[in-house]
Amino acid sequence: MPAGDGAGSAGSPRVGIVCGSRSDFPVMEKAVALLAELGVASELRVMSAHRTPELATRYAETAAQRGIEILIAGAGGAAHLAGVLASKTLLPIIGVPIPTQVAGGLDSLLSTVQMPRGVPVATVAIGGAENAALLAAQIMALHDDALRDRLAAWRRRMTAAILADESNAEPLPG
Ligand code: RP5
Repeated sequence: MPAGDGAGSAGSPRVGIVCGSRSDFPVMEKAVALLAELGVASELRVMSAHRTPELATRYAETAAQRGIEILIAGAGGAAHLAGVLASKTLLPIIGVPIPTQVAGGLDSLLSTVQMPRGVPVATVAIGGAENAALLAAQIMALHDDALRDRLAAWRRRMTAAILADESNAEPLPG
């Protein structure tokens, strides 16, 4: 990924990142890292729609008053975490379907994305924690000009890194 621009991510968390299990950390820590690169403070918590439903609902109910602006929820299998959080808050929720052994994450994808009308979850690709972080940052950038500038710089660095790849050294005709 492109290197950051040195923006700090200290301070109160603006994004709550929630996993159904510690086994989801290898995927979801990518969202933490990318938000830090963009200078956005986040917190990473473990809670489950099925194993700790009271904790999950209480977290969603109190997130806004704690200054959280957006929630990112990653879960695998019968992945109801993002939907349960969405039922308890008006904060935007981004769902990350975690890859699984049995169905490659298609189980997680369908159980995250197929929300009933009235309770949306914006679902990214299977394992798409970095896109979840970028989408969260883009939403926050609607009212944060400095963050919008950092996002624009991040995208420029991504493009430049691809153009600088030696496999693109051969000029195209015209
Ligand atoms: C889900 O069950 C979690 O999000 C995880 O992806 C999956 C398996 O959890 P563990 O059995 O590894 O704790 O709730």
